Amino acid sequence: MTHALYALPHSLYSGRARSYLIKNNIPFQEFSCGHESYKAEIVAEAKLATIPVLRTEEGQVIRDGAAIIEYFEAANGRPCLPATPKQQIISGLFDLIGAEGLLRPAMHYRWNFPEENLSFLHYHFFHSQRDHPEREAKTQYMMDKMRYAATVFGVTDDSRELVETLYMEFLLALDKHFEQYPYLLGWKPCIGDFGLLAPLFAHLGRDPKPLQIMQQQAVHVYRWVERMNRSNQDAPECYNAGSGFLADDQIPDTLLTVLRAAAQDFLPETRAAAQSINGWLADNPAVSGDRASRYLGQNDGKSHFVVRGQSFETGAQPYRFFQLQIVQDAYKSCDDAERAGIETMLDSCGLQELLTIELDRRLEQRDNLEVWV
Ligand SMILES: N[C@@H](CCC(=O)N[C@@H](CS)C(=O)NCC(=O)O)C(=O)O
Repeated sequence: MTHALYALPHSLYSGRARSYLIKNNIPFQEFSCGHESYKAEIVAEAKLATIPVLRTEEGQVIRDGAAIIEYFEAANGRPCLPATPKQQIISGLFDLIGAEGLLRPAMHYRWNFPEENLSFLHYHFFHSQRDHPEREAKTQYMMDKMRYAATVFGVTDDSRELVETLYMEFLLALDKHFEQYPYLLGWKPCIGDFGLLAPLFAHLGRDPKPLQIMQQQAVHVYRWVERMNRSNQDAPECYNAGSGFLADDQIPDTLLTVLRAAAQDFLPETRAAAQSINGWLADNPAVSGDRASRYLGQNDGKSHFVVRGQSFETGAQPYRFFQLQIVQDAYKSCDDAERAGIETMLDSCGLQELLTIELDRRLEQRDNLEVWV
């Protein structure tokens, strides 16, 4: 038996795990979550009906894209984790910003352009369902559920213009980086490339409306998206391509510019989410091992923040802080000189505060769920 990846072509988090398997030459077979084995054999062990889920060749079930990557990283000597301090922090930040910080533009460009996207989306949602009498009704239900999720991430009629402006600033900065290097940290993908691919593949680099924007205005990002889904280095445009990560813990300035663009809404949202979740924790003291649900208390955990005069209200999700902890733990494990270097680097892109924004309780993944420690 080979590894089985339960995933879908249009699923944001599936793209992250799939790319990791492809890039690391790990053989796998992909199954839809509409496959009967998903409901019959996988969900009970996965604990939540999300994708991606991996069933390893030994039969272990691993839910969550980051956990799937961590399983192989731990087993294979961490091939995608840079060994040096600044690169490790940058990799972790892109993983976090990809998995959590670009959900707003990803949902906006998927759901708010029906003329361009709807038939494409219908194909994918319809074929995620098994052939049964309720297939079309279930398709509409799932599409409505996801359309609603866009509003939970803060896309409204009032905010959409700013969502687009922020995305374009981010995209164009990223394009400048990939003009120079084929991957974030040089010549091969790091953990951050996989997290960043999540929104930039299934939604922003594949749905018709945002795909056109990427192809026409950010061709280097488009090529990186293609590249991340191919097992070879796929960088023929680089006539002097190297191998591995950049030497001497080097961080290209172009990456700091990308982070500066991302910080615009990522930092205030993270600050507000921590405040909201800490307030919730104070009122709802958790016992160690209690599940840290995606949305606390049935959606009443909200973050309120303002970017360039525009107010946002979004769902405050603990998962963002599970990923942030990884970055903060890497920072804490450094010596004084390394920490000072990281602080200066993050200060230059407006993200230094991320090193200290914490929840009052730590999070851990246990038995396929995020729980309070
Ligand atoms: N933290 C999880 C999130 C997975 C997730 O939310 N997947 C989406 C598809 S991209 C899903 O299954 N949504 C269905 C639902 O939430 O009911 C991961 O990184 O794998």
